[in-house]
Amino acid sequence: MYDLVITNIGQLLLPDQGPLKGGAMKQLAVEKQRALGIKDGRFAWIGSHEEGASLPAREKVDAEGKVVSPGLVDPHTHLVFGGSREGEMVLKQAGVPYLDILKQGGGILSTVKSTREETEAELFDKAKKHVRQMAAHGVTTLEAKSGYGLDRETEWKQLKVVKHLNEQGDIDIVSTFLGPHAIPLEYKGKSDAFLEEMIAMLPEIKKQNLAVFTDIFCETGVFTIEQSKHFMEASHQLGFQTKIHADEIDSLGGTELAAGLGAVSADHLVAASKQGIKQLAEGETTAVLLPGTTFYLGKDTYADARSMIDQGAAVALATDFNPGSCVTHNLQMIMSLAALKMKMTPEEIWNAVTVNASHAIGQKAGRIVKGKPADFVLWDVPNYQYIPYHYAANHAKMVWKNGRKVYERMDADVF
Ligand code: IZC
Ligand code: ZN
Repeated sequence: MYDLVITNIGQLLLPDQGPLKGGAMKQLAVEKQRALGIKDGRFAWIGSHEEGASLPAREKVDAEGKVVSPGLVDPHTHLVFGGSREGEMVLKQAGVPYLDILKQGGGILSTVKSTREETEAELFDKAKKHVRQMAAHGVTTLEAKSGYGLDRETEWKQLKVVKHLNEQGDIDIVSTFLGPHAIPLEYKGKSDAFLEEMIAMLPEIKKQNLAVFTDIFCETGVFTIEQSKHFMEASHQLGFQTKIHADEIDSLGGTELAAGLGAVSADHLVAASKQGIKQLAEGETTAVLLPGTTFYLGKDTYADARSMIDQGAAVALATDFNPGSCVTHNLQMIMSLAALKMKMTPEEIWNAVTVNASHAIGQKAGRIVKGKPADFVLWDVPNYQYIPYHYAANHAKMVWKNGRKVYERMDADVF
């Protein structure tokens, strides 16, 4: 007896084991007229629609010839924050650059102020709503960064919110410590001292298992290449794997640094150099691209996903969900931007939001395999190419995590 059987699946997407590098990203197995059996929260059976229709099950769902994929993975979000920054919209329209807003004490620092002011319970409730929105858009595993505290107490508060959200178990949330996200006002002109303060937090974070990864914002006016290297090496010594916000605005060489140090991912990479891309292709670091941020910052130049894939790198996609530079829960929208602005193929895009995204956060999610946790989405679309094509909508009809339905679209939600 199965707990759940999904019949009449028009297209079942079966990404291969990741990380998929370069040309391997073009491969995506798509099986037609399939059915899925789920038992004890795991995929228990995969077969033809005809066989599936006769399996004994507590619940059956007719997919009506539509698409079923693994649950999406969002490997880069700034999930936990106080306040919001809609006031910066007019500054952006007036052409004030993102880094100038930060220099004037706005941007990240404005969110730091709000996040310090809110209680852990308030932050938890808000973050939980964001997680539900993401799950409603098909995401069943995500990464969440700290970095809006920039002091011990508030960084801790953010990490605890992530821990408690993950313990609630609706969605897997992988925690990243992004203490060096900006230089707080009280350390203005003393970035080295601030970095040491953040490094001093690492042993306790490790001991309490509050983060798997560390991350640093390597950018003009924030942290230099030398500081980033120092922080990443200190993280490695303490048993953390590392991530880096690299070459988002200026080409500082963060991509080369990440590949050279064997970081698990290098994120943004809009201004990555040719040498950096070559090193990604030769190394083990996954490129996590965030085209929603480029779009939201109103820029015309996107990360060069084509060169990265064509030269052999592993590329993943993420929302970068945050209150300043990319305010969206919708990873499907990012899939459209990847197609329209970075010329990624539908197959590359699906691999980038499943197995490669999962690899970029050290998880084994993003696949439909017998015996694995049943994280999957029924999409209200006729084929898998349709999602990048029809942009900015939510095409998810039902979303399951560990075999449990975490979202079902009501008819009233259809627009
Ligand atoms: O709050 O602006 N880029 N960090 C680095 C961000 C964007 C988040 C923010
Ligand atoms: Zn980010």
